[in-house]
Amino acid sequence: MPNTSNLPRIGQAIEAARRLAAQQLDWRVDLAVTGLSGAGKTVFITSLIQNLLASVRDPLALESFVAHERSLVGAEERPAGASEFELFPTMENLRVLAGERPAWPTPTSAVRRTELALRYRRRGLLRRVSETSVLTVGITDYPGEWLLDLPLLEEDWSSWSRRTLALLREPPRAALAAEFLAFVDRLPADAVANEAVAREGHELYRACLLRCRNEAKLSMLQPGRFVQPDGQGDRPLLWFFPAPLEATGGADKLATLLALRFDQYCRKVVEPFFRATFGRTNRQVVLVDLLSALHDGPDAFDDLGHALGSTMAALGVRRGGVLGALLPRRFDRVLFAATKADYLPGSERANLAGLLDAMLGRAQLAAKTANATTRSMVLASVRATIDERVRANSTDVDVVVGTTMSEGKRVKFWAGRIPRNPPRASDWTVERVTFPRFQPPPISTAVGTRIPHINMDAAARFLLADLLR
Ligand SMILES: Nc1nc2c(ncn2[C@@H]2O[C@H](COP(=O)(O)OP(=O)(O)OP(=O)(O)O)[C@@H](O)[C@H]2O)c(=O)[nH]1
Ligand SMILES: [Mg+2]
Repeated sequence: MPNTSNLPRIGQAIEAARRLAAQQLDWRVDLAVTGLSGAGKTVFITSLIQNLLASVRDPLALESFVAHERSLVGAEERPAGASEFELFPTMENLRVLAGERPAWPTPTSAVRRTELALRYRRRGLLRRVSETSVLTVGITDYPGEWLLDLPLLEEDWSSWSRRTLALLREPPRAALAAEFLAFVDRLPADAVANEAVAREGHELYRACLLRCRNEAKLSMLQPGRFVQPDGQGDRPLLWFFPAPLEATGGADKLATLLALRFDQYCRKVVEPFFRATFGRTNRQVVLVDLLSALHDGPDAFDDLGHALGSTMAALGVRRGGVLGALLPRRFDRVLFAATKADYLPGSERANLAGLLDAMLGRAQLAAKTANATTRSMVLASVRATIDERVRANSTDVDVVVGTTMSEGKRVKFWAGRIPRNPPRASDWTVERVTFPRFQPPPISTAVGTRIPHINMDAAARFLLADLLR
């Protein structure tokens, strides 16, 4: 028989231990939000913040999150403190979205960060006592292009060169890389270090990456700073490229110079960035513009899957060596989300979710191998449309209706049927639907007013609810 008179003291001890653990953990969570350019990072973070602030009083702002939680009693954005990153400009973004002529925030390339303080009622022992705690939520917005540099840390210039050149010699890259490949294939095996040659090779390689991105809409483009510069200017450490040369010659050889620059790029650019970002991040949000990839055709679609798989493998699996030291805090949750789901009516959104899952196979597996809980979903951070059913050729068709940015006209839009599984080669058609750019819906900048969305409540629940207990 337990001695029941000891129960309150045991309870106090458990509470004290819990409080101590909370202090040691600093009771905080850091979310890193990434995705390739245009994936929807800035809009996602702005909507998440505004809707979290609104949730304190408005249970409909993030409906399933609030229904499940019921403990949020206060929320505010924290002052910037002494952060080394640019401040995420929530209010500026809201002003743009809520302007007289509503618009979308401008593209960003810098890393931006902000912090929220969420005050919530915590259940005490045996759910009798409740007290208020504060969870600090750090949110960082960083370019997904730079995440593609992570796998480079485990390679050297020679292995990266071999892998990259093999990829460039295959379609769809081969045609876009022809000039660069002809250049490297002309280099003599014992080419001497010559700055003009190094610069020319670097410029040709960069031009080839940009063509792969802009013309073929490919994603697996390394190094990331070659396509998404970091604002620190052009500098010699960037002047390298992959070449079919052996880096075993003397100090005066071109291959030695290129290998040195690759190494310095990894040590002086990539590593410090991930140390600063991941040193404190423990939840990762990966946003994917899957609809655009689908729209851009099989090469763009497959390449996006490849890029996701390779970065998640680098993040997830290999914890030893350089990456292990660099990522001291494990990702315990990874959310993969296909954005801009308001381009699809409800009936097609489930298909997009199925397609995302099928595409993520490798990436999800890699994250799971690292013991992270993963979730995938489709969402619209800012819902710019409503669903409507129209009759066309005597059948009912579900469409979305929104106001175009260009002409301010209400239009009905049908993106076509979304396949539930990755299309086979024969399923792709050459027809392309033109996607209109919709105006954001009416939004207020006042704190506490919600932004219409799809599934942001499910995202908030996955990312935060377990910590607000
Ligand atoms: N309709 C709709 N459009 C969206 C939504 N989210 C993003 N967009 C569109 O996608 C564009 C890019 O969104 P951003 O949030 O700026 O994307 P980003 O990932 O921050 O892009 P970069 O800053 O260039 O890296 C926006 O300008 C909008 O046109 C959404 O929820 N609904
Ligand atoms: Mg942005």
